[in-house]
Amino acid sequence: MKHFEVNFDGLVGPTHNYAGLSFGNVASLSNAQNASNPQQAAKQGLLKMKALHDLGLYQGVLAPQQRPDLNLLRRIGFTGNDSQLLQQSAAKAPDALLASYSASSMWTANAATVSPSADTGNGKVHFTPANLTNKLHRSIEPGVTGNILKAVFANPKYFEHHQHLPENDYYGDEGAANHTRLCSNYGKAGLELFVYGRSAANSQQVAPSKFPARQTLEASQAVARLHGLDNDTAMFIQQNPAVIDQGVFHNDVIAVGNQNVLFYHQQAFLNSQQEIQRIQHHFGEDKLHFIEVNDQEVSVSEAIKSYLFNTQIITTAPGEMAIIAPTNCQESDSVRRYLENLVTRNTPIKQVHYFDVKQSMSNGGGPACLRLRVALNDMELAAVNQHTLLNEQLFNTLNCWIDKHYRDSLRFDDLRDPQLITEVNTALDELTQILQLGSIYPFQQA
Ligand code: SUG
Repeated sequence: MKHFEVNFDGLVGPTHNYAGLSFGNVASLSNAQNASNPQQAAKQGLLKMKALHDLGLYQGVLAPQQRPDLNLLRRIGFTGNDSQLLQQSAAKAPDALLASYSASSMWTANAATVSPSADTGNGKVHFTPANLTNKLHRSIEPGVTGNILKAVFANPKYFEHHQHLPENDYYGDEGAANHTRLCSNYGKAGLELFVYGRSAANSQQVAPSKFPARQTLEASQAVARLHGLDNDTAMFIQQNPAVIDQGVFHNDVIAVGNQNVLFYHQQAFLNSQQEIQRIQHHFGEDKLHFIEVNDQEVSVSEAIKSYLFNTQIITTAPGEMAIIAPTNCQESDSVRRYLENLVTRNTPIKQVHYFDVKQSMSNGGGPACLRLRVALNDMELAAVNQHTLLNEQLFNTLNCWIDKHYRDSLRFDDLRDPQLITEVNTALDELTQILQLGSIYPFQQA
């Protein structure tokens, strides 16, 4: 049996905009109200997907969500037709209007936590959509995320879908952004690292004081339980609260792992040295490469600015890996120098590929935020909706689809325009046919 890691990237939706919605995410706040370019954003993401496909990896596409979410506006008391909902909310609750329009589902690292069949109790691939309770604009994602995942991973013989955790900060869950799986090979049972920001039950435990810890220990434990992981396959580690307070709102902004490599900043975890030993102990005999970056090499603030750790580490050949980095890493002297040196060292990482994903980066979403990793064996891969797997033809089709439907500029005032709703729904309806997803969107079910 063969085993693969498939990246399912979120296709950037037609309403991609900069709304400053994510307190604790430095880029989101500093780019608030800038004009966005949804067409360029979608194309930047698609080019990254195509490049990974060209490197020989399987690459999947996850559809964006329907935005604006008019149901959100109705639930908070606005009434009338689409145009009235937009006008009223723009005047009386602009933040809610912005939340309803956010294209944040593009960051599919936050779509769900996925455990491969080699790790789980019943030998199926398990999916739990993230509830994303900490941010209003993200808390409206999990229902449709679940629909999309079920439309892509439909066969119950191989795939098990769980409901997202209860919608309360006690169980705040941000999905795979705080989850890394180490393994000696994708098909073997691995060690799933769940990194949490605070414990909801234990107020004595240290926690960040300035910015929110979005992921709780209790949520991580619940997901591990749902997926049938045991003490050998799941480990819980606390993120360093000091780095959350500097703007590391998800662990994948400060650490990333692939197979037997863990690449992390020295300040990433609380009690880092002990935790690293605990990881090696849990992992067993096989050798792990711990690539620790210290403050002198790259400071935490430079790591946040460049997204050095929001890179994808991909396996290109047995024992050989490449880093998929944003061009922001190339533009930072210390980070570029670090990466140039890294590929000469005795680790599996031998190449760096840079991609311009600046439209997403300006909202705090790097290459790793844009993808959900799903390790699959060949039978499971054959059971995936094949229309969502990228090839030359789908790449061309999606490129034309973006050209046909996306605007090249979006600002707050554009969001009052009911014509935008018609444009988006037309685009999404066509997309569900391209990816053969069925009727996943509320407007298709009405
Ligand atoms: O949740 N930004 C996202 C970025 C998510 C990054 N994902 C990972 N690290 N895996 C967030 O903060 C900003 C939207 C705005 O302000 O318009 C936003 O939602």
